[in-house]
Amino acid sequence: MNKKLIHDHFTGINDSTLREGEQYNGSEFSLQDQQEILKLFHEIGVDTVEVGNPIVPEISQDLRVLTARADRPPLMAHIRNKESDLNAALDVRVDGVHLLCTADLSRLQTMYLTLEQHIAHMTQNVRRVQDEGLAVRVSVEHGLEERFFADALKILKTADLLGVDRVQVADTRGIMLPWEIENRVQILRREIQTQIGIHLHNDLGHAVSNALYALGAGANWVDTTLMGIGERTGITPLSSLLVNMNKVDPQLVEKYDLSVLTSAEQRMAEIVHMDVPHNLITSPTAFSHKAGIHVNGLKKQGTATYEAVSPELVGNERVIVTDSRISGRKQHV
Ligand code: HCA
Ligand code: CU
Repeated sequence: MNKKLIHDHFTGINDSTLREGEQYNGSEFSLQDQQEILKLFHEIGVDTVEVGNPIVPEISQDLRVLTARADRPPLMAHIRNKESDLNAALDVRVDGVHLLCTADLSRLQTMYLTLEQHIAHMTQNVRRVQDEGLAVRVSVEHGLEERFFADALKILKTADLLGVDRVQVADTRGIMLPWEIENRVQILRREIQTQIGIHLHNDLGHAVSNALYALGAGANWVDTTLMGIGERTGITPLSSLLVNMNKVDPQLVEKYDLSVLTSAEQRMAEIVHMDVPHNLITSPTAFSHKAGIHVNGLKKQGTATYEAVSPELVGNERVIVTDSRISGRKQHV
């Protein structure tokens, strides 16, 4: 994996704060919250924004207002592979549809479906979205796991032949390691012509590294959320991914305004009643310098001595802590 490969593949970011993010056990977005978040995404310049399933009446109602806004990224409704969900999505006139499939045969059995029937429904649903002239992505939950990979490929290869705009695989349980992701995405890249998206949960803490490995191996799109919020430990945080891509090569992220990231994630934290986690680059303590040695280093050798990136890059601020017992003599920078 190298910088050139990421350059060759990277196409865009699909932010799923309004969908996956609402699955965080603390989120419930008002219409005003959603409008505010959408404006922030417009400012950052994320490529698409994924929204919830319009089969839910409240979501459908809110989407009628959100879709009417001019200053927003394209809105993609995340729906199940079901005609009723698709009807609801087409009804609110979103810009595209993200169809979620499963390759878990025992799960399909609980819905009295075979894999072949599930694929036939997907085919019908994709054709309808295409007839409406909207973008369509087909994804498979758990699609990267060994036990589901072969059937996930069956679904995605059919979608590819139908000419979908993108296929996607999810690490739904967040259990994949970077080299496993690299290996699976390389296989997928060989089998699939269209663009590939990736959705990575963070249960083992690899959601950012896995995204970089996936991009190197051939993925074109990454799902993110503000602060990484989502089910359980959430998914790849938008700020972490952009800062990492900036480290790989600033050109990769020049279409985004990274300086909005801190205000966006801090606003999101308020909305879901939490603090931005300390280990995100947008947290209030991400640029706090406390130890005497560090504060001295900054003063004498410059801020890069103890900073990965400058706080200005992400719109954050440096804080020098001078009044602690470990600061040594009072420091002034
Ligand atoms: C979920 C579904 C999903 C879907 C991701 C995708 C996942 O479990 O809520 O559409 O690619 O993680 O599998 O978020
Ligand atoms: Cu998910």
